[in-house]
Amino acid sequence: MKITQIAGFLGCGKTTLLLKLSKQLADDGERKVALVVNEIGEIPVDGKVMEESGMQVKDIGGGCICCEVASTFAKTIYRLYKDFKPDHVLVEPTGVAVPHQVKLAARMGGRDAKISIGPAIVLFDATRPAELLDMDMLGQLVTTQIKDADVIAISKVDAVDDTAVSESAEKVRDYNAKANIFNLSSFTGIGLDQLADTILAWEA
Ligand SMILES: Nc1nc2c(ncn2[C@@H]2O[C@H](COP(=O)(O)OP(=O)(O)O)[C@@H](O)[C@H]2O)c(=O)[nH]1
Ligand SMILES: [Mg+2]
Repeated sequence: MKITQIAGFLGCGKTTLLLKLSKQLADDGERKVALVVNEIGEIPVDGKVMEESGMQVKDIGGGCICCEVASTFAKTIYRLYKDFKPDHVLVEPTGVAVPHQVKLAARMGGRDAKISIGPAIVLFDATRPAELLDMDMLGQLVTTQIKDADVIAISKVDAVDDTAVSESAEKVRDYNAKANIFNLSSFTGIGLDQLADTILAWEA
């Protein structure tokens, strides 16, 4: 059971990607996928609709899975393993979560379960780079997330021109020299195959 998080600030496209990617990972019928969503006043995933398509959806509220409710998250991971045995768990942390802490909490849920930790995929919204990196506002949080990323997806590339996409990529590269950087549009499908392939191939 591989646990992969899709992180990034509120509104950068996590839920939209989660739904696309889960279908992509499950679609060939060979893999079971479960979703864990941590919502604090964010737009909810329609769990009922997803479950009708055969996916398990767990919604954790009451705090952030990387801190206040890390133990609830760990228990949820463990129960998913015991009861549902998915091949992949996709996790959407809150917009303020710190990726390496989410990984630590997921490992706690491993215990005797056979889990592996997939890449921390962090979305960076190409439509508002200046706002996200403004150090007086969100900057510290967003750069912490970028530094922690294994994979950075420059999201919503359908909504901006190529120059803006490259500028966002250059900006995030300043904070993380190692991560793979992909262009992503969950609307047009750009980057979805690359992300799915990266998750499947990932060895922590
Ligand atoms: N143009 C564009 N908009 C997107 C894309 N993905 C998400 N959005 C929009 O961005 C907003 C926030 O998306 P959501 O998935 O809820 O973001 P989250 O808060 O990170 O989970 C919504 O209005 C989405 O329709 C994309 O690939 N392109
Ligand atoms: Mg969301």
